[in-house]
Amino acid sequence: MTSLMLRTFLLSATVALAACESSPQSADISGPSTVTPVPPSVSSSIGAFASSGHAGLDAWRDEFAVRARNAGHQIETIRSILEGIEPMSVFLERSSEAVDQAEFSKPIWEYVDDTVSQRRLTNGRERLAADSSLFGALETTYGVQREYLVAIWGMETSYGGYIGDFDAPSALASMAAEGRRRSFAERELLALMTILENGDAYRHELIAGWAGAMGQTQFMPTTYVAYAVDWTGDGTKDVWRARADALASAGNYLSASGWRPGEPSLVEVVLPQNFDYALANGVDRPTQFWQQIGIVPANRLNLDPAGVGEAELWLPAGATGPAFLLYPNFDVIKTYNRADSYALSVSLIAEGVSGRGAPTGAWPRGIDRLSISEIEQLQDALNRLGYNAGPADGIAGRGTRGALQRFQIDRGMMADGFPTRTALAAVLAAS
Ligand SMILES: [Ca+2]
Repeated sequence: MTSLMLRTFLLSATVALAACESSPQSADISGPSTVTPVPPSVSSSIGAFASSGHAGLDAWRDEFAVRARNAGHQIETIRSILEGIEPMSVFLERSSEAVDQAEFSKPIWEYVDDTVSQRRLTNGRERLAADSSLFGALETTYGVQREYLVAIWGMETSYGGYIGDFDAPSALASMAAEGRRRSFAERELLALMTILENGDAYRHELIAGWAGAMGQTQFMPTTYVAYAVDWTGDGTKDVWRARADALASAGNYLSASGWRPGEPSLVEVVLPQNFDYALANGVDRPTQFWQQIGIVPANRLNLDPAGVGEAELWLPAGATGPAFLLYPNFDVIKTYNRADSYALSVSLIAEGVSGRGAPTGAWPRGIDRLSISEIEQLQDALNRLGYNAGPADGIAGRGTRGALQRFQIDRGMMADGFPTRTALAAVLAAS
């Protein structure tokens, strides 16, 4: 991993290999921890495991097996999950370049280009047409519009085309043994044991993406235990092979996460001339307010098609890119993957399969972007000036952009909070 990737790995609760592989999971960042040797008398009832070939993984496993037993799991289940695990280099060899933190290492328009492809939109429309009665039933049951369900399915696994081929226990065990996200990974491993004990899947069926997310809609094991659904009624929650189970599970999860039926996640808008960009600061305001100051919808009939009432104005690429009003469902999508870029792509796929098309606002593709170290300089300088950009991690997230925007407002500058070279120069000159 590069240093950015390592930092991002630490920072991001949801790691995504690419658009097709991300996962619903809760935020959890656990610090490094050491493995405490287990007295032979305690571990003897579980029995010894054959070596995985990785000493750290073996030592962690001996200790974790005892805790899994103490948590009430059956010895048979513990052995089934943990014997035969193999070390995964993506976690255990830090030189690996396999992790591509797409949301952060690329500009958002490249991420959107990659994930909201014409092919994905075409396939999504075909899937909706082919399964219209299923999507209708899911819409009725869970209140999640079909275009969002199909968009999640398309983003996560290209409509079931790529569900990953990693052994979920090996992936999560390697993550746990590596240490930084140990408590998260261990909780997921315990959930895998619950899945076996509930009879929802067999051990050999626990196939996942590299970070442990499973099936056509990429559920982490704890999410599976809490929200997976047997829609087909055959007694199994088969998110791997049964698209109806996977889609119903996603609908159930979004519904439980607060999805508001019938409401959009965003509406693209066009801003008036001489717009005050300081209004794009993450604050929800009445849609009437946005209307009154001259904002108009780009490709819908009005700013608030479902009568939501309030929305946040978001400029993902600053003043020079497209503008969106974000509604509460945008945040619900982020329970699947907390990156704004992910929620934007899901939203744009939903818009695209519904026939509303791509953003009309142009992305600033030719912009001279700041490097990671320059963003760190920007963050350091903003922090020195008292604007609280957060830790200087080289990632220009909402904290950094908010700090830059406050700096720009205080100096009467155009205040879009977008980290350009001009913005960096102004901040460095002031600090
Ligand atoms: Ca089923």
